[in-house]
Amino acid sequence: MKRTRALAIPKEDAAARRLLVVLTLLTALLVLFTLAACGSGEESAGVPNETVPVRLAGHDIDMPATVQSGPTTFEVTNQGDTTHGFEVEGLGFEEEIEQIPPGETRTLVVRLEPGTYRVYCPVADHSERGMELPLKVLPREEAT
Ligand SMILES: [Cu+2]
Repeated sequence: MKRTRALAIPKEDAAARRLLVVLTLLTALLVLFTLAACGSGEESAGVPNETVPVRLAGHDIDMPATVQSGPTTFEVTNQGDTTHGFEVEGLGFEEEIEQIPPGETRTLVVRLEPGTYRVYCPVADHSERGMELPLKVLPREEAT
């Protein structure tokens, strides 16, 4: 009988133990949430900057018709023999490289929201002569 008594857990101890288990679980959950929050934070901060090559030649703009949203670097090379430029416009957004001398490359770093933009050469009447095209910005796929 003495033995059983020694093994029996007093009621208060059991309650304290239950509380400890609950606290431990809560702490574990908190840690998990914190880790998840940090993880997603790192993800958005670590979104790779997409480099989009653009070639200007004659009166053409040669570039992909779609890009992903987020940080984007347009690497614009003027392969023509006159000065050109590069402008992205739309959704209240407007950024440009005013002039790119023949044979030179300039970069334009932007952060684009999904939507349709207009890309054109801002030099003289070049856009009317064909240096203009629509650019579709698609929502960046969520990392899995
Ligand atoms: Cu031009």
